[in-house]
Amino acid sequence: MNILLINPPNCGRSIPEERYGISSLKQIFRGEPLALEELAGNLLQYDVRIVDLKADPDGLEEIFSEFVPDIVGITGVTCEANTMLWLAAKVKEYCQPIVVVGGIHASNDPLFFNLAVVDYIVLGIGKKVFADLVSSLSAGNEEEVFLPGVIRTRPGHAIKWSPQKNITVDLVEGRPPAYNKVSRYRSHYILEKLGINMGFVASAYGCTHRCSFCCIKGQAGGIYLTKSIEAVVRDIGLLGDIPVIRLVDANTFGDVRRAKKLCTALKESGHQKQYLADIRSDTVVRHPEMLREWKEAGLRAVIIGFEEISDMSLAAMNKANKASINAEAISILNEIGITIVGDFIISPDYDEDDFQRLAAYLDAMQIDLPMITVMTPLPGTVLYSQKQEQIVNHNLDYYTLTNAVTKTKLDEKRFYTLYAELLESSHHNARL
Ligand code: B12
Ligand code: SF4
Repeated sequence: MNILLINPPNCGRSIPEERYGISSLKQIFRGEPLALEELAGNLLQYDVRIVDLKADPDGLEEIFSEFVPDIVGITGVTCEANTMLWLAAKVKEYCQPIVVVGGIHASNDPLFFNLAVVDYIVLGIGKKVFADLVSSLSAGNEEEVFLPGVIRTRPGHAIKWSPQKNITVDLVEGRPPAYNKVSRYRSHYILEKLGINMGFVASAYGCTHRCSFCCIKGQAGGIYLTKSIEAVVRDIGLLGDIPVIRLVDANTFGDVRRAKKLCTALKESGHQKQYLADIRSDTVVRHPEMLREWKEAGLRAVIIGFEEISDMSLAAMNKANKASINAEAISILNEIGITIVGDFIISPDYDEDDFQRLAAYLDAMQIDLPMITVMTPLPGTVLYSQKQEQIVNHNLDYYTLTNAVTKTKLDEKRFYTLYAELLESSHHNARL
């Protein structure tokens, strides 16, 4: 069996750029397609290729000149969902492979893919399930695949599915990601702020919190799932001399006992790396001593979803956190010397005062790199069910988290102008 795994190109669209010529809000991101590397790591008996269209936008034509896939797997986030369909149609036209989609959008909004160009939709972690699917298909059982966590599409008909129940088995952590499958793209995977190479490692999946805007529940069905310490240390080692490791987990510190053990293991491993990882501010406040240890183990920066600056707004998004805790976490991290990447979400309901308040907050607080997105009701989230009626833009190309897809309270041009100004002023002294 020949299997081709495709990472879509950078493809989101930008309202401020298209309508008002404000190009500074459009973002280009870089990083390896770890999802596909994880899948490839569990398909050792097949000829598997990964094409990363973010690193090489013309890569598809090139690969087709030398490789005819029987199965094509496509990953993607919500703003890439239309492009996933376009890619599916393109590969079908080329060689009629079986097309399988997976990833965060497919897991949260599987019905979106119930179309003729897609044959199967894989939900959640999917590493074992995908290998099981490939094995069934290679045995010629295309019509008889009934795997939990896999949906056979039936365009025009309702589809039913049962979730993968034994989700831990799906991790297949004995089989590491096939990092070698993207060797030719490695020079593209850099941390732009520093211009140095960065590798991705998954150490945990999912989250037990229920922030209304967040789509992570789709990843592991709402639970927190961790890889063994040995597997994490092994994966970091496999990245060789790459100096910076982004732990791509929604929350690397969701189980504090385990996070402490991981810290000790990293120190003992002899890996001389710097790490970037996500943490909640309440964890920082409850366990400052753990952060001190992690700093010694190489933790360079943490990514924290502060989201909003008032308790009322935090409560409205079910963040289960307080503005005072955020402030305390910031001062603890500043004192320890860990860089803070702070996520904030502005609402399309923002008025001039709201923008000013956030600008003043970012001015006053020592957050090294504020990341500011627009509240977006992503399909599959609680926010989506709350805001469904108010959505004015249903084209998923715009679900990049930098567009307002519900109506803005301010005049739209003014909203994006203030958003761009806020980003610019808050990035004056940005560092990572
Ligand atoms: C690393 C990362 C990136 C990398 C992705 C590298 C790449 N693929 O090229 C970069 C930096 C490029 C990136 C970009 C963006 N990202 Co991003 N990113 C992440 C992050 C932190 C980790 C993803 C990851 O690698 N996880 C580890 C892998 C192993 O897990 P996984 O992706 O879930 O994949 C597993 C399963 O889902 C499944 N699977 C996945 N794909 C497929 C395909 C098939 C066929 C099958 C069978 C199974 C399968 O198998 C995998 C192994 O088990 C997540 C947050 C998170 N913690 O998940 C956000 C996240 C995915 N990103 C997000 C967003 C919004 C973006 C951006 C729009 C920018 C932004 N504003 O943040 C851009 C989109 C790019 C564009 N403009 O086109 C959102 C997605 C929300 C949504 N529903 O759309 C997330 C969830 C962050 C968040 N909390 O909001 N991102
Ligand atoms: S925003 Fe963070 S804490 Fe909230 S549910 Fe998502 S991953 Fe969990």
